[in-house]
Amino acid sequence: MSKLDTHPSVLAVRQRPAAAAHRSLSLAELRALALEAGADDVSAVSLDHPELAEEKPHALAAMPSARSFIALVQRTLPSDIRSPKRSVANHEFHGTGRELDEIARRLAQELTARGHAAMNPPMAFPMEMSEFPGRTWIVSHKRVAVAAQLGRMGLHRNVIHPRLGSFVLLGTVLTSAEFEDEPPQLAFDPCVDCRLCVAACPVGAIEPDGGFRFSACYDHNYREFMSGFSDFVEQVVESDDKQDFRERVPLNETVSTWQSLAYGPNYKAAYCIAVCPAGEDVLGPFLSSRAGFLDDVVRPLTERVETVYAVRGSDAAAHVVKRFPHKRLRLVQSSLRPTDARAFFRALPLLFQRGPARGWTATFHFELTGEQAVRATVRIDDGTLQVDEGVLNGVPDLRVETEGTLWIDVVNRRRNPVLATLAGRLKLRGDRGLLERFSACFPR
Ligand code: B12
Ligand code: SF4
Repeated sequence: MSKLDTHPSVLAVRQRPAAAAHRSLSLAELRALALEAGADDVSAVSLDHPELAEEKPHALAAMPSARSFIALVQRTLPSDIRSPKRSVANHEFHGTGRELDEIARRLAQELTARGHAAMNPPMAFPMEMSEFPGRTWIVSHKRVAVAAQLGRMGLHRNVIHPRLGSFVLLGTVLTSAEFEDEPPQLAFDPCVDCRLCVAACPVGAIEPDGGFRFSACYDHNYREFMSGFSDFVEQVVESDDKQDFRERVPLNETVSTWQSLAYGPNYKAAYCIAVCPAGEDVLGPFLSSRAGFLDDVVRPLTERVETVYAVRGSDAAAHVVKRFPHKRLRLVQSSLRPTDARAFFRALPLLFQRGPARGWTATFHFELTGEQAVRATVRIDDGTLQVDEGVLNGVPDLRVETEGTLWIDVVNRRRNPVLATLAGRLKLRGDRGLLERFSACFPR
């Protein structure tokens, strides 16, 4: 008999009844456990669900034994999220977020106690920031919730729950458990197509055709998060003295940054969610009186006098001037900057501005060499963007040839492109004037 066979822990484990680990669960059993843990709604889908093919490798990288996603929904308080006093909305986002993380943790512990491995990736932060500016989140809760039939993606690109509407935060538990049944198909789209989210967003991030201007939302709403914070630090570093810093960063922004660090970062808007009337439990006031709904919910936010952050030359900056002249536009540096040549091409769709790209068409070939070698084709066509790997589409209007590292230095303004061209290290073939037009579509 080996020493292990006589170890007290080994003996205790062997005396236990056979673990339930290989027994699958029903969705009804899961519901009972999740409601007991405090969730407002729950469902589950297999890691093999076809809509979650992109999520599966990320889930397995976090938990190799995972077989299913459990999707959790937790309601937020509409009056808090809608308040023009945004500290109240932020308090609610953070409070519900913490509650949801606790519920996911309790559910994961309960499943573990029943013999199923389970883990609870955070509903938001902390994330894998070492991957930034790549994907930092472990699970896309929106995708999981939609595949699990807990709601549909609204025009504002958030999941709308059929009953609770947009006033929900989402969480996911990964588990080795498998489920006997599949959730029933959600029969309808809860979005009522009112387009109030389009009208309310201060930076015009929600496009009426379903497009989402990522950088507009990120540069304003996330001003005190992630790279918005890094901008703040750079202002500190670049300031000549105390006076210069005070001119660059007003005192209210400095104390707001302190507040974000001390109490959880403040979102600047989330108006797309705030004004959304969808969801059976929420829809009443909108149905009773549209005019009343506009007065009570939408106008207090759209008429709010506040600072709106946007990059010079961006569609967002133009939107603020045109739609919200009473708001204070503050021009800031883009908070997304590429760290390498591959990231540069990945980030292009996130940074693209339709305004400066309207009314002209051009194809660009990039032949970047060296340790950051990338070949890519970028086509701008009257307000649209297409980025492809490799050099395609025949003769380009402009061909850019240089080392990948040098290109990133040019993009991040560490090198002067004119001097690099004169030195023969940056080769431009074709219409050179197009380079300026190209840069205007990705303002920083
Ligand atoms: C990245 C992210 C963002 C990004 C991108 C938003 C987006 N539309 O995806 C930004 C910073 C802009 C953002 C803003 C907000 N978010 Co957010 N966010 C996330 C996160 C971490 C992942 C989103 C995701 O699944 N993307 C993948 C696919 C499905 O999204 P997509 O819309 O098809 O594609 C976009 C992104 O992939 C993005 N993208 C692509 N590559 C990269 C690379 C980087 C570095 C980044 C940052 C983004 C990015 O660009 C695409 C086009 O816009 C989740 C938390 C999580 N772990 O799931 C919360 C989450 C989606 N956010 C949420 C909320 C509430 C918000 C805000 C309201 C924040 C606030 N309180 O003000 C706003 C709403 C903006 C909006 N209208 O979408 C909730 C949504 C709840 C719901 N009912 O659906 C989530 C689920 C958090 C949670 N646990 O509840 N968010
Ligand atoms: S505000 Fe209106 S259009 Fe936008 S997501 Fe909600 S219901 Fe749909």
